[in-house]
Order: sequence, then C-alpha cells, then structure tokens
Amino acid sequence: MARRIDSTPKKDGYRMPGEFEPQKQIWMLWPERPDNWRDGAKPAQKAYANVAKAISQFEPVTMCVSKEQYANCRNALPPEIRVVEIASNDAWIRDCGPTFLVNDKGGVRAVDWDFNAWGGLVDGLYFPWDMDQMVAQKVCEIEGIDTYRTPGFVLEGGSIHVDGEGTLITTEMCLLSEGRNPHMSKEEIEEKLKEYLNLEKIIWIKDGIDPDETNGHVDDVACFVRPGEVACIWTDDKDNYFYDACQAAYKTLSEATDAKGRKLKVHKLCMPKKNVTIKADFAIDTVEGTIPREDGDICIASYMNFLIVNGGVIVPQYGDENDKLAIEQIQAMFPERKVVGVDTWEIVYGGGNIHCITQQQCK
Ligand code: KQY
Repeated sequence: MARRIDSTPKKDGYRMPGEFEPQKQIWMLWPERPDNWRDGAKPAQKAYANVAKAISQFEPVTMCVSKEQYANCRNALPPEIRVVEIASNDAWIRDCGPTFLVNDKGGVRAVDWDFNAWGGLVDGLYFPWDMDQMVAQKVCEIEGIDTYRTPGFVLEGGSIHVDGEGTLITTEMCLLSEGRNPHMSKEEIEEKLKEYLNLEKIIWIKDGIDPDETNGHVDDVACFVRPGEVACIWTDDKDNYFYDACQAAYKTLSEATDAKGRKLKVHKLCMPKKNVTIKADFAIDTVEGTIPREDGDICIASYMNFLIVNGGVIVPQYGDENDKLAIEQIQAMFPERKVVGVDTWEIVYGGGNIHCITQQQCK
C-alpha cells in the first residue's frame, strides 16, 4: 500500500537523484490516441516498442497500457518487458508520471505533481487530462512507494533536470508560463522546487525550443551528464531554426555555477541539419480540445532528448546527416556507457521524444 505523506522530501531527507544514478526500472505509456498520433498510432507504437526494447538491454521496462490496447501492446513487446493496465489520456510518462526520490538509507519515495496537459485551459494541449493526473499514483501503488503531493502546484518531469547534489536546471519559458503556476512568483516556485526535490540552487535558462508544445521543456535543451557537467544543444549555423536558443542556453550554462560552487563544464551537442516537419498526407483525427498537428508544422527534433540508463544512453535518430555526429558526441560525454540510437521521428511527430516518453525509477 502506498501512503500519502504530509511533509516534504527536504524535511524527511529525500532528494531527486541525477538520471545517471542507479535505476531500478524504466516506465513508459503506450500511445494510441488518433488525434495526436498519425495512422491510428500504429507507426508510433512501433517506435515506442523499439525504444522499450533498446532500454531493456540495460534494465527492466514496464509499459502501461489501456484495457483496449492491452492485447496489442502485449503482443508487440518481448516477454521480458512487463505490461500493466493503466488508463491515461496520452503517452508522456516523463510529464504525468512520478518523480522518484531516494534517501541515504536506501529508501525510495516519489513526488506526484499536479498535471494539466502542459498549460491547462490557458494553452494546454488536450482536454481532459484526468487519467494522466492519476498515472503517478497508480505507478506508486503498484510499486508500494509512498508519495508527496503538491495540490495547486503544476510541474512536468520534462521541465527539470537535476545533478542529485542540490542543483536543478529549468527554463523560465516553462515554469513561469501562464498555464502552470501564475499565482506564484519566481521565488515561490524556487522554494517549492527546493523543498520537494531537496535542492539548494536553481539555474534558469531563459527559453526552451518548443514554445507551442511544452512551453520550452529543458529536456530538449540541456541535461546533467554527471555532477559538475552538463550537455547543451549547439549549432554555429545561423540559418538553423534553433540557432538563437542554442547560443543563449550555452551562454547561460557556461556562466553558471552549481550548488557546490563549481563552474559547469558544458558539452556541446549538435542539432539535426534538417527540420522534421508534419506532412500533408499524415492521417491525424481532428478533435475539439486537442491542438491540431498540421502540414508543415516544424517538430521539435533534438538529440538532447536522450535517456540515461544503467550502463547505457538511448539516443534519438532522425535519418539526418548529423545522426552519427550526435552519437559520437554523446559517446564522448559518457565513455563508461554504451550509446544506442533508435529512430524516433514517429515520436517527434507526436510532440516529444525518448526522454518525454520514459520515466526512471531509482533504486
Ligand atoms: O514532453 C513532451 N514533449 C510532451 C509533449 C506532448 C505533446 C502532445 N501532442
């Protein structure tokens, strides 16, 4: 039985570990909604299955799926991947799932944030989001993990990265957006994060690269490679759609110090050469309440949306000229891990990538 704890992680000695710390398993949610995923979500399901298989070379994976899709999902995945029935509105467990915490005695707890589909009634991406809101609790019930709740405070896992030693990076574009916590000042938001993730310092990057989808989640822009070191998207090409955002994020991180007073080492990670776009012949249902995906829309294809797992890194590939360079750059950042690329343009068409569709449970 998972209990609700009426205290805060900081008071109880729990912290969010870095993604590079030991993990028990990875959680995912199976895609199916035809108003977001083209062709009845069949191509996206293949891509999700490939991501799950790539991860399962390194550690266990649990796929959550609706009752309608259970049999199809079970058949699409090898037996070593656990499949459990959990209802959801879409398939982004990074954002609606729990944020797992550890203490120094081997305890594991989680934060179950408020979720409002990336902006609620202000600029959220679909309505309703009631089933997504319950995902974190259901995952924690299955695992018997006690949770902290933050009623009235909205946060998605894709909007934060931590070093596990007291530092968090995020973007102002997302955390200060109108659709999240407009009743709170920047200082109040910092206090909340410090209390619920056990932090000392927040590094604010001004903008993310997807204002329309997630209001600029940091997981497309930068992440911690290990304490004291971050990766940041980079291009010197002034014609690249993301040039300004890359330059600005790189400058902020290069000038930053972390909670322990270290100046950050910043690794550059290339962007794809060509934009990934929605094509006219994509069959996507039109439904009131869902932001449409239209011909010519530029999708957010960043190599940064990779996932660190035990002994590995799972990296998006787009069939782009820079795919190989991205793998080489990430391998150089993580010489102790095996870097594995997975084709993910079908996930990008839906609005995210490998990091957005996964959630690590720490040990
Ligand atoms: O974390 C994400 N990138 C989620 C995006 C949701 C997109 C829904 N169309």
